[in-house]
This record gives sequence, structure tokens and C-alpha cells, in this order.
Amino acid sequence: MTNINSESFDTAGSSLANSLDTIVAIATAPGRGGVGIVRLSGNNLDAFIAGLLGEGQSLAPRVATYSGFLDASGEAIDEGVALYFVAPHSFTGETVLELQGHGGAVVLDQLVQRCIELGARLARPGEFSERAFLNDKMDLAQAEAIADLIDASSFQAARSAVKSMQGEFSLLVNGLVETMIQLRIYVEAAIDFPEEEIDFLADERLHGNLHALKTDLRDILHRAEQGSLLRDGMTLVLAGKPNAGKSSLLNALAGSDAAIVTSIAGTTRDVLREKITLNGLPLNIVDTAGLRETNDEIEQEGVRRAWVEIEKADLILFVVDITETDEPDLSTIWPEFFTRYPDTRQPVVLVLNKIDRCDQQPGAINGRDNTFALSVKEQLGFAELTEYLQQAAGYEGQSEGVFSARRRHLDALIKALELVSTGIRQLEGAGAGELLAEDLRQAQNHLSEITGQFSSDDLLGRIFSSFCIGK
Ligand SMILES: Nc1nc2c(ncn2[C@@H]2O[C@H](COP(=O)(O)OP(=O)(O)OP(=O)(O)O)[C@@H](O)[C@H]2O)c(=O)[nH]1
Ligand SMILES: [Mg+2]
Repeated sequence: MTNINSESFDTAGSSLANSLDTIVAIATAPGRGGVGIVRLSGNNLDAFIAGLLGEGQSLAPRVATYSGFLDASGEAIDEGVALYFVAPHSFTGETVLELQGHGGAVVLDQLVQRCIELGARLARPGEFSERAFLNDKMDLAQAEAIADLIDASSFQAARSAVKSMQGEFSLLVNGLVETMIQLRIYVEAAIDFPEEEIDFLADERLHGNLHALKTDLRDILHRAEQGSLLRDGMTLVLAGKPNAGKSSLLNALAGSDAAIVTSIAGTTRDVLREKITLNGLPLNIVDTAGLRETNDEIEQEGVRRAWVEIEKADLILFVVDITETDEPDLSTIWPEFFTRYPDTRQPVVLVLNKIDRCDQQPGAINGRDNTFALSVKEQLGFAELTEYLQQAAGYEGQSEGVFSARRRHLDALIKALELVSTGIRQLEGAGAGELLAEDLRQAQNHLSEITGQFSSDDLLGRIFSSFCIGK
């Protein structure tokens, strides 16, 4: 039997192993600010303290020390507060020096240049977080949550990122991994004692525990999906014939005059994008040129680009002027879409606009799938549309129990769930303990990718390089 508990999943850190380099970066946002922070991390920062704060300056750990920040000739570049964290009690787990000076681009650049002069090198994006991960200050899901918190576009997204950053998601994943280890130990022990295997594998507790594991996986996947939606949202493309009111709808949803609206058909030629949030759900709304045959070269290009956006959409709103059609069916109103994509296509909602010009009631139309009546001009039917969009995204609109998650986390959870389901079928159908054990092993590896216990340098490189510099 393999020794499950001592299996090594740790492939992280081989080529990314802690180097002796001292890294430096501006940690605050570019531009003007009351305070600007330069951060250094390395194994020994004595030379930097002497060079920047003056010979003989000694810093007590985690105590704010007011000092001048000096250039090579001893002249002050700035003055401010120095904070010193001695390894391993710092964000990166290394020794860290933070210089909190004034938030001006020139003065912060000078400080960074001075640090480079003293032997530091510029940090790569995410390198501080990467070092924190490699020094076991946090796991991968927590490190990703920091980036997600910084990028959060709504209150709910920020809340869920904090939960992941504090380890709520990792704790659940580690719990699942622990359950899998226990189940594998049991199943592999049964396989090692063939004369008792049948009894062991038929034990009701084993079946109960496997089904409980599957239920837990499903529950965590569901919560992670909500978190992933809060982070990534969805892309909504407004398409339709010229003059249907697409740009008017974009402006109404965005609450701004982003797009030009006129009564001339063919007003919009470029693709326009607006980001909004609906009860915390981020939406990328894309307005496109009206679809029609035309000899105008600019408009032709606009129509071509519209189709490119339609293809990439998560959801399409096909906007129609209600006074110009009696057709109830999208496939008769928009046949091009159905001929272009006969097999796979994204969901489309038919939006009948301009009901202020007829006697149609606003909202979903009874008996017709995915059809909305509204008036952008009179703001009728918007509450219903908003609710529908959230539903279509699968968004439940609450941050309770939701933690931030990324696509790669969802993929890992989905794969683990599939493997556990297959494993259960192997056991219950064929009494195949070996196959179940193998499925559990693979499922465990997928889950361990989430927290980075089992990960490649390549994955780590991709994750951390998308962080901002100085984090
Ligand atoms: N009565 C009425 N007019 C509307 C409504 N929504 C838009 N319009 C008018 O319809 C005309 C076209 O609106 P746009 O938003 O420019 O239409 P579009 O679909 O973006 O048109 P293109 O950019 O040409 O493809 C404008 O004169 C709008 O004021 C509505 O709900 N009711
Ligand atoms: Mg337009």
C-alpha cells in the first residue's frame, strides 16, 4: 500500500525557489497621493537601512521610526516613516523594510533608484505575494484572493475576496482533501487484504461517507460558482437592426450618455463597452452597430465587428422596435443568427423596445420564452429585465457564505466531483476498489491544485504575473 499521508504533492518552488535577491517596488498606486510607500524584501536589509536612513540608524521591528530617506551623498530625498519587519514575521516571510514617504511620482522613483543603487532589483508583478506563498505565509487560493480583493468591482465581490483571503475557501478544500485521504486509506487497506475486501468495500459507512463527500463537493462548487460570478461577471451584447434602441438601452443600463443616440439608422459603427454592476454582479455591456446590408464601408466594418462580439457573448439581447414586427418568434425575426450557429449558440433574449408607442405591457411576455417588452424612453420594464439578467447568470445576489473563486478553482472542483462520482459508480456497480482508489487519488490532486500544494511552476508563473507590481 502506498503511504498516502506522506505522498509529496509539493512541486512548487523548484525553479521559483527563494533567491537571495532583495526586491523593491512602489507599493502604492501611481499618481499623486498623501502617502507613497516603497517596499523592500530580502534576507538581510542592514545595508539598505544604513544607506537609506543613515549609518548607525537602528530600527526596532514593527515600530514606526521617523527618519530622512537619503541619497548617496547623504542628502534627503524625502522624509517619513520607516517600518521594519524581521523574517519570518512579515508579509513575504523575509525581512521587509517599508518606507512611507510622500506620494509623488518623482520622489518615489528616486527612492526606488536609491534602493537599486544599494543592490536591490525591481520586483516582478506579484513577486512579493509569490515569496509569501513560497515561504508558506499563505496558500495559492489566499494569494489569488488578495489580487481579487484589489480588483474587486463591487462590495459583494470585495466581501467574498476577503473571505477567501482569510482562508475560508482553503479550509473547506483542505477538509475535502482530508476526507479523501481517510477514504483512500480505508479502500487501499481493503485492497491489501483481498480475503476481507468484499466485506470492507460493502460496508455501508464507506458508501455513506462517499456520498457525503460528493454532497460537500457539490455544495462548495456551488458557492465557488457564485464567487466566480462576482469576480468575472458576464458579457452582455446588445445586437439588433439599426434604430431598435440598442445604444439607448446601453445608456440606460450604464446610467450615462456613453453612446450617441440619434434617429438616423446606422448611428453606431464602433463597438462600445460599459462596465456596470447589478446588485454586485459585474456586467460588461457591449453595444454594437445595427445589423443590415449596406454599401457604406465604415458601417460594413461595424457590422463585421458586431458579429465578432456576438460570438464572444455570454448572453445576447436582441433589440427590436416593437412597432416594426408582429413576429413572436426569434428565429423568424433573426434568421441569420440561427443559420450562422445551427448547433451551438449562446442564449438570446428578445427585447421588444418602444412599447410607449403601442399598448403592450412591460416585462416578460406570457407564454413566450425569453421575451421582454420595455420602453427605454419611458423606463418601463427595467426591474423585470434586471431580475431576469441576474437569473440568467445564475446569480443569487447574496454574499453570505460566498467566497471568491476563479475559473481554475471551478475546473478543479468539477473534475474532482466527476472523479468521485465515477469512483462511486465503480464501487457500487462492479465492486472495483482499485478503480475507486485511483479516482480518489486523482480527485485529491485536483483539489490540491487549488491551494497550490500540487502545482507546477508554470501555473504559479501565470498566476503571479497577473498581479500588480508591488503586491
Ligand atoms: N419612442 C421610443 N423611442 C425610442 C426608444 N428607445 C430608443 N428610441 C429612439 O430610437 C432611435 C434610435 O435609438 P438608438 O438607441 O440610437 O438605436 P440603435 O439601435 O443604437 O441604432 P443604431 O446605432 O443605428 O444601430 C432614437 O431616436 C431613440 O431616441 C423607446 O423606448 N421609445
Ligand atoms: Mg446605436
